[in-house]
Amino acid sequence: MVLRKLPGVSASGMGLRLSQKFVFLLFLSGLVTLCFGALFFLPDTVRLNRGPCLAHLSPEAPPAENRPEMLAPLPPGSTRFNGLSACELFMSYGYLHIKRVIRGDFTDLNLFVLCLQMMKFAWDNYKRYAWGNNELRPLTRNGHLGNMFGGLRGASIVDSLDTLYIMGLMEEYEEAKEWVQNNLDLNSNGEASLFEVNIRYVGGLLSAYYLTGAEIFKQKVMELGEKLLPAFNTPTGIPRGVINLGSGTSWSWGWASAGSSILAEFGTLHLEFLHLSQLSGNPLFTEKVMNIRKLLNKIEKPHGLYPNFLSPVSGNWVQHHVSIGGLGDSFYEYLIKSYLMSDKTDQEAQKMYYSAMEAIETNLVQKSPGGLTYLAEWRGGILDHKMGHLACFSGGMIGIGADDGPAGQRQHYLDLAAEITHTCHESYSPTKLGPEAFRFDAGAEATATRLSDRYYILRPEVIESYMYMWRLTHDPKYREWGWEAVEALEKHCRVDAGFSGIRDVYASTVSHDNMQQSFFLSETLKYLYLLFSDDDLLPLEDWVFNTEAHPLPVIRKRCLQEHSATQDHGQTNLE
Ligand code: DMJ
Repeated sequence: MVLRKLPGVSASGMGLRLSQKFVFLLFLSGLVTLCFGALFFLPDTVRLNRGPCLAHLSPEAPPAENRPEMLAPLPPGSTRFNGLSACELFMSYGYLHIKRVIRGDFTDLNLFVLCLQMMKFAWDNYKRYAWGNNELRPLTRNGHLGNMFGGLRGASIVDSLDTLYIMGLMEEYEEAKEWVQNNLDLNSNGEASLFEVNIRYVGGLLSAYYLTGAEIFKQKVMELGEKLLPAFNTPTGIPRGVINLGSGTSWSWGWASAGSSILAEFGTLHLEFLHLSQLSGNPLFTEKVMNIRKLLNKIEKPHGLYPNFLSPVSGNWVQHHVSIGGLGDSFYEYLIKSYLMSDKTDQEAQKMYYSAMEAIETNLVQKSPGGLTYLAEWRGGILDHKMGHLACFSGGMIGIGADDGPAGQRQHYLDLAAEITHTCHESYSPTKLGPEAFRFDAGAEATATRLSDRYYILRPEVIESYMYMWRLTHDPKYREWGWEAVEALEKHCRVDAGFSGIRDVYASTVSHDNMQQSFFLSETLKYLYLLFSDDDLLPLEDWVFNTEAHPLPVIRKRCLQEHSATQDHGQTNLE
């Protein structure tokens, strides 16, 4: 569907005009009177913006059937907003947001609503055609299971729980929760990617638990966490990439050189495993990831860089290929986020992150002839002037790390973050969607020169950086760029039964790949929604997003003190 121009959106796509705001607020004040009593039934949005002490934030939102009857749709002909009556908005998109609107602290309701509509459309089609499968195939209108999750099902459901909840899509959230309760069977026996199961299932269930307090998520995530532990049974404790969830046998990817483990895989467990220990009181999860940390900290690094392949047997690097994109990316992300999630107490992570950044700046950061800053890849000292879409998360990462580096570096990091985000935005021409990889050689400036690099699979990384940069700078260009992406997704990726990736971002006639990835629901749409939300919805001081955009609460120092005090008495108050 081509995006129609929304009423109240100015030429740049941003903001409501004063008169429209006035009329809309008048209308809303009527609604306030009408629904006044209803407000007492609403869940406290503060749960999403208060600094949680390992967040059991509040009881779950009231189920749909308990919502006040006065919220029935208005009769035909009444005032509608974006094609929806205010009561439909209220009913469909949740009290969470209408409450924010009534308080008058929304930023741009049109953009909110559009992101909600996109999520609802993606969800409804998944539910209709692929329920219980891992992803939706929107062209053929069926489900896809794939072989990444070892026989686990419902990846799109688990990946969507927190997005639905945050967006206030409560009926959909309830359906998802019910599926987890009744159908998420963890007794599967297939070959799973440790990394993918961790970031999507463990991350998704942890977030859902922290946001809602529903015990079922905690129960499931603890059960799943236990099943991942045998992957660490290697001579070094560095886990292998693939694990059979039934037998616990693990092995390395066939494509990984000489049986090695991948930096971005074994380096992207820390946040989730720390929370598994916090929730269970079992230190084993933390010990496993601290052991990885110890080895990485100790091992000699070429030019201070971390190569992508490491032997789980010898603990030595296997190849000197370094990348901030695929194979390396989220290792760096988890260093800075481990520090932030520890309430800035994990100084080892802090030190490792800033030393890695120094090496990256010395060896990988490049400026193109056209003035674009980019992160090249490094192969034993030789630069490959290519940047992957995956590497575009680094604008946001460098931005959130700007405050805590060496003295006097804050502005430098913010500038670098903005430059990289700008480069990634440049790669989004001309469809306003970006290729899988783009190059800066032979005259290329942030363009894919190979046909095989031209696809876009609904990835989030560029939008993720817009969201962080918006929160950090409030420069309106990030919202404008986000709006461009929304329009492009609607124009090129929306099909009749969901959203699909496309095969060539430069082609004038799009060819769809028939896959609605689960990360589109967990990451791309969530980051867009947060980009157009106020900063107090999941504030960055209180929440850290895992690499699949599942928010995890900062573990406050005082929580740890309380925790150890109660542990001394043989119990935990963190449950
Ligand atoms: C996501 O599953 C995660 O962000 C991961 O870290 C790498 N990329 C995909 C989405 O592009």
